[in-house]
Amino acid sequence: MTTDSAPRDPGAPFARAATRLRSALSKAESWPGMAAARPTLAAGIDGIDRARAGLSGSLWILLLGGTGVGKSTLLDALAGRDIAPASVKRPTTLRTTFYAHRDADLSPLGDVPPGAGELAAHDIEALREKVVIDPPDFDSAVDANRARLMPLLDAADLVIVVADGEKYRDEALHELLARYRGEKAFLFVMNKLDLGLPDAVREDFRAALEGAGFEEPRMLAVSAREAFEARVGGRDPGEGAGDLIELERIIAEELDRARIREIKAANLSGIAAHVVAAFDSGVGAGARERLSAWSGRCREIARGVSSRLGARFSRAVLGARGKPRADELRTYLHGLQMFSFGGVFGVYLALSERLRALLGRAWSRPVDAIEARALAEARVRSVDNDAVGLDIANASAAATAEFAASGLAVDAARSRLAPSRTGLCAGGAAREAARGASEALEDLTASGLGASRFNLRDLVYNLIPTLLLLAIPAYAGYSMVTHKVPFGRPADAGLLALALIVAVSYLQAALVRRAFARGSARALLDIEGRMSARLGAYVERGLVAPCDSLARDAGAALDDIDAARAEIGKS
Ligand SMILES: Nc1nc2c(ncn2[C@@H]2O[C@H](COP(=O)(O)OP(=O)(O)OP(=O)(O)O)[C@@H](O)[C@H]2O)c(=O)[nH]1
Ligand SMILES: [Mg+2]
Repeated sequence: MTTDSAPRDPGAPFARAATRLRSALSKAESWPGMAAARPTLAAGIDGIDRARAGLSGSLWILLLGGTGVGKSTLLDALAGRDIAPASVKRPTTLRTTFYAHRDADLSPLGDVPPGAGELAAHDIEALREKVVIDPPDFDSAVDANRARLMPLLDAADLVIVVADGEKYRDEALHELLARYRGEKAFLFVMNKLDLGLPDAVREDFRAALEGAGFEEPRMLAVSAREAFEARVGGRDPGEGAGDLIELERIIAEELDRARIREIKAANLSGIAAHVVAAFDSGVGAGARERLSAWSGRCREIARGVSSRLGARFSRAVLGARGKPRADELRTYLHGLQMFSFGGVFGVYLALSERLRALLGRAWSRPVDAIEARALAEARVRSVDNDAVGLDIANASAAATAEFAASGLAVDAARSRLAPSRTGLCAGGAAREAARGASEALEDLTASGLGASRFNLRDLVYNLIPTLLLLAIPAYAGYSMVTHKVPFGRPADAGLLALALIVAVSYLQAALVRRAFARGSARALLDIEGRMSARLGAYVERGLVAPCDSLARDAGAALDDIDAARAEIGKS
């Protein structure tokens, strides 16, 4: 059994983080800040990949400073020969010098090929894994210099900031320090010690650095010129060269393989954190909250437009709320109930209803089930298409405007929520309303508005009329036995019984009609409810679902950013 486990690749979490960030960038359309910063963010991710690939490579040491502070002179002093042109002319360095071991692999510099500068090769074993770079300045009148410098600065692991007694507080320098602090290791060298470096100046520099967030900055003071002159004269740099020997010791000994790895790993974490922070600022503060608030607003907007559409169609089909139309539909619903009764009372109701219709007392012409449905559908078609179209367009515009108000990209919402894209339209809404009304009528017809053929209600209403009806033959029989005729004078009693049947039924019918009026009103509400439900589902599909999918995609970008953050946290 082996206890060995595969060596952990320190770059792996960063590779995964880069993948997630690329995926986030591909979903940037809803986040205006991210879309705008796309090139910078993409370059940032490339930077993570580059730094990750360079984890086991050479240490890139960059001399950073304004023009004339003595960067090239310092490199010449370290090399002990004249490899980087240094002069009183400002600026002097236009081409970068790479001071590197002859076996060094310079390819990780990627888009900064050594062709952009000179390679000064050496075979000093202690410097095998270190490349010292003397780049152009960042503050001279030659703008191209800064452009040449920046990719080198991006690639650098250790930045040796070179300053002199006059140039150490410049804004341009401190901007760069603020930008790269946390992403690189830093060492600060004050040059031109031979010209005198008052303690006050050193302390002022230290204070400026501490103010910029560098805790206990490591500072050295040298005279590059003295050191260079000593070296080319075959002497060791003496006291006049200041901390030059210490600087050489740091570069040659202190920066051993372990320390290089440590610096590179810390820098990689810093770079990745910086890129994630750039993504965060691309989506802005409270992104998830804004997104979910927007989703909530979409639902409100959808509810609003559903109820507007429901009101429009139900007004057309059923009349204004509270005072439904006394019309064929209502007559139909009333009739459904009227003809649902059985027994003697049912016969009375049917007859009286026909009579009322004949006498013109019914509300309107009776219609059958097919006609009733056709009527409802025709009324749906009478609704103004333009008004419905406007309701829909307004709702989609409102959802789009809310998206923008939540700090999201209006174009993304516009293209994903446009009715032409989601399929919401006046014709579709009318189809749903008509389907709802006709389904409701179908169900109401099938159920006879809830009245089954035989029930307690039938029994109660038929009780007295049936007893009275039975009383007539009973009395006729009795009369036959006693008077030998079925009725004779007592026929009056039979007539009385019939009259009673009619009277009782008449009273009962009045009660029943009132109950049926309520039943019809409920049935109208059923129709309205069914239309609203269908319209609601239609708007749900056509507005809420696209809003949700937009929010999901925008949220997926946030998930990717969070996942990248977690990966970096694991490293
Ligand atoms: N007195 C003094 N002069 C120095 C020292 N180091 C450099 N110089 C002088 O300062 C001037 C500029 O030096 P460079 O090394 O060219 O400066 P640089 O930072 O490379 O300048 P650019 O290439 O223009 O960015 C030259 O005249 C150097 O001789 C030093 O330690 N003491
Ligand atoms: Mg120079």
